[in-house]
Amino acid sequence: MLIDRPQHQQVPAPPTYRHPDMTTTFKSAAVSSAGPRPDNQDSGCAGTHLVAVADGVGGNVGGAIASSLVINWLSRRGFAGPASEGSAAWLSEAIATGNRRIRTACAEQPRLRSMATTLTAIATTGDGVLALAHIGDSRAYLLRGGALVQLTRDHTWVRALADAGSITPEQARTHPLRSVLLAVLHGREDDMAKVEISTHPTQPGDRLLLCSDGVSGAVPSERMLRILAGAPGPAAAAALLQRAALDAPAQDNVTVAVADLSAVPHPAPVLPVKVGAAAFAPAEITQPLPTVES
Ligand SMILES: [Mn+2]
Repeated sequence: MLIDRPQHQQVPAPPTYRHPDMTTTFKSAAVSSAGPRPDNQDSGCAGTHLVAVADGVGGNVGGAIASSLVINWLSRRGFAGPASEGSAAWLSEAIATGNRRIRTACAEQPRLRSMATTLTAIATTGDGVLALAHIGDSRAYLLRGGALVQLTRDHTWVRALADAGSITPEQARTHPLRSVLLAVLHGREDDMAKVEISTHPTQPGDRLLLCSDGVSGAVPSERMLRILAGAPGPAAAAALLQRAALDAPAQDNVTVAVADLSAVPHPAPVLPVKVGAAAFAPAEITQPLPTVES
């Protein structure tokens, strides 16, 4: 079963589970590859409290830098996760600061002026509630009870056309202008107004998928569901989905992050794994750029 659910509708779930000695964290994994492109402008990170995928936009190295700036920042902020309840506010503030890093880099290096990035990120405070932030056309999906629910709505022109009934969802999937984005992080103050932030109650066994459009554009949702439901763990799920996208073949960079919700006693923070441009930074990123501390 595949459900394309509008963002504003909460995923139905039983009451969140709480146990005084148990903390909800992610068991997560991420992989990324350039696919048929000469370079990889996607970035991703997978940790115990925060998982994110970003797809960079912009000529030359700009896209790789934009996605790296945001993912490197989120990865650092997400090391131990939010200190208390309020993961949505915490995630929003972390993204706002990441977006300011893009603005600062653009101001320092005018040739990067057009760079931007999508971002889809999930965070948990350990209380069984998940915060989801989304801007652009990377996606989040929830696998629960054998059904795959798309949690995000693409900020694309073709999605807007499909919502208006001008084209069918299938036409949107293959439309030549399907990559035209209506909202991205490009370091402007009003970007944050377009970031959709929602909270979702979780339950044991939930598996979340974040991916760039190189994956969702190459792998039909029914296939995604079968792969996610059949893989024993996040690492296997991410690897199998990446393989499926590359074999499709993908037309774009391919980035997959998979997170299983698990309740564990007293989890130790684990440094998030970084993939894509954030892990293999072009020289421009390793040159010192002014950082904006929150
Ligand atoms: Mn892409």
